[in-house]
Amino acid sequence: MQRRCIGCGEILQNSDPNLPGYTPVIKDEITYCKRCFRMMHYNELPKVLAKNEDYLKVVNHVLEKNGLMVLVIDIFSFSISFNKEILAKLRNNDVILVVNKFDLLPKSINVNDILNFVSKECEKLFFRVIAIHIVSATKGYYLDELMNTIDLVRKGREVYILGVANVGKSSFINAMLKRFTSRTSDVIATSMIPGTTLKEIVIPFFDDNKAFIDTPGLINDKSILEYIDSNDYDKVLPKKEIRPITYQLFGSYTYFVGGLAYLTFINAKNVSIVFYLNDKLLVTRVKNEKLEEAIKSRVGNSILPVSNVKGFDSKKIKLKGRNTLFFSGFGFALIIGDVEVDINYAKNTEVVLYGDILKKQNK
Ligand SMILES: Nc1nc2c(ncn2[C@@H]2O[C@H](COP(=O)(O)OP(=O)(O)OP(=O)(O)O)[C@@H](O)[C@H]2O)c(=O)[nH]1
Ligand SMILES: [Mg+2]
Repeated sequence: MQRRCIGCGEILQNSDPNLPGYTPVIKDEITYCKRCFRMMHYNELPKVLAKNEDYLKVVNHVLEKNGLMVLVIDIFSFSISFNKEILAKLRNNDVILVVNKFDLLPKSINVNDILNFVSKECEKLFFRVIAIHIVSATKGYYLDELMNTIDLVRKGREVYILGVANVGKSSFINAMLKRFTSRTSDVIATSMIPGTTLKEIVIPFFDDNKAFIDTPGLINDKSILEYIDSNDYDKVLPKKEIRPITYQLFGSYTYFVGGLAYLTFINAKNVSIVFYLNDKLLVTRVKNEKLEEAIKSRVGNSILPVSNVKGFDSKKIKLKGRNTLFFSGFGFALIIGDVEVDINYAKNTEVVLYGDILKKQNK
């Protein structure tokens, strides 16, 4: 019988070290392929990565199953993880929406405000969910509340975990195992590289022998991670609580977000900008008269972390009041004030504007 690696879901094989699922020997005690073993014990980054064909195959198969769907999104990368393609696929299913990585937001941010924001975004897209839960898989926050909902609505079904790559689907199952079983260490392999889980992974969990089923994530080609070197990922993806950085702005200035984006403000009067980023991604500012010179000398230069970006797309917008601008997987900025801004962002990524995500939403 074929056996699968519990780390990534691939069939174990000992014939080709260059193909997924390789392990030098196959015996009963071997439950991980070499790739996952090295990721889990030596913190190595995965070289074999899932492709979108894997994602589509699995998701189409999963959708036939009438299971309970847990759609995981990542609050730090909200705009790319709240993915319309996936929402469309799940429209006719029972879905619990799990907003992960809450630990990255500053403690001052209220859970209910984020819940209201996300629920409003679901309403805008007419996307019906059974419940929305905010959690942190790595810190184990709010897992009990989520478990109560799953117990209430599961009705003897399997629970499928779906979402964009890197949102923390596998980390979430590991967290549930640590919280509700005797496991003390990770079971499924996780990493900061999108495409870590290769195939479906069935983890028996419930008293009726039903399982949590992990799936590969959709690789989002708008994510900044697709355009920078994996050695730079730790400069973009925060590991701990974000410290917001506030700037007060009068006049015409440009703010560089590392080498990944720059925001040019024209004649600003009393505007505040609060950046929520990894603190390794430096924000620097120049007067607009010096912009061209700054672009030449700064972008691609080693003083700015992350230098692999080849050019920018741009968008001019007029802002009023309080707005949140999400970058493609490297955080967001709250901009307060009426002002015109020219946003330049890494080519092929996107910026998405929402209202004030940190304040009560108007119902
Ligand atoms: N800060 C924080 N990081 C998290 C959390 N959950 C997951 N991560 C990190 O996010 C990265 C991706 O986690 P995975 O569990 O591999 O994500 P995935 O959705 O299974 O990704 P694929 O298998 O590639 O689809 C890893 O570096 C995790 O440590 C969380 O709650 N908080
Ligand atoms: Mg995974």
